[in-house]
Amino acid sequence: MARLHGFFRSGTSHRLRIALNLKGLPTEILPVNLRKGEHKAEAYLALNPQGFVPAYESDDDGVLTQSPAIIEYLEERYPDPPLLPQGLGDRARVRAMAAAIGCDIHPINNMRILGALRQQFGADEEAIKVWTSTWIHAGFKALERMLPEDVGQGALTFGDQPGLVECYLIPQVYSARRFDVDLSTYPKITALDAVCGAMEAFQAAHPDAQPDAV
Ligand SMILES: N[C@@H](CCC(=O)N[C@@H](CS)C(=O)NCC(=O)O)C(=O)O
Repeated sequence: MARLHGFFRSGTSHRLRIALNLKGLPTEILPVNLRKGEHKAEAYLALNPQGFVPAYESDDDGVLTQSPAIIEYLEERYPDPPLLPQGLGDRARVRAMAAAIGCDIHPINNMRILGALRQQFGADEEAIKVWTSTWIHAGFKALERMLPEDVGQGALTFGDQPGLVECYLIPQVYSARRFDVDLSTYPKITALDAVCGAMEAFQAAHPDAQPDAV
């Protein structure tokens, strides 16, 4: 069975768990405790030299790292059910929404960035909240316009199955709530979160449902 090395609260591990569940791929979850620095230990660096979670030990193709690359791998290796829509333009639009989160929100609110802000730049918890909410609002404001209109009425981003946008967005909404970001001006994002929250694939991937949840 494939194995996923991750941390319950990591957004990148969370997005990968959702993708695996949507594709119905049984996977052993192996917790890596970021708070204890287990991701910097030699044994873990042998899996992912960058020292980040997740790392995915695939059935056929060895250890894979970087959540976007792993999700693309899953999409190519296990195309059914798809995470991307059919049309080329729609596929590019979906990838753009995922990148708006994966490249432009998540990385600058990451544990190591917040750690550097605290330790090297003297940021207190209030400053950290201002930092995280600034970048979440910047990204969510744009995403709210990028999402199709009917998402606000309870539709998914494309078709009747969740896909790549939902894999990226739902963990980022979870993180926004942890940082006390006011989401009341994002009706499409919160509607999508509510629809996905009722689905088994998302419930099973939720941080609180993981073996290392505390
Ligand atoms: N681009 C990488 C980012 C991975 C990443 O930043 N993971 C975080 C958890 S969400 C991590 O391992 N952080 C450890 C740290 O910041 O020291 C991916 O998508 O896999």
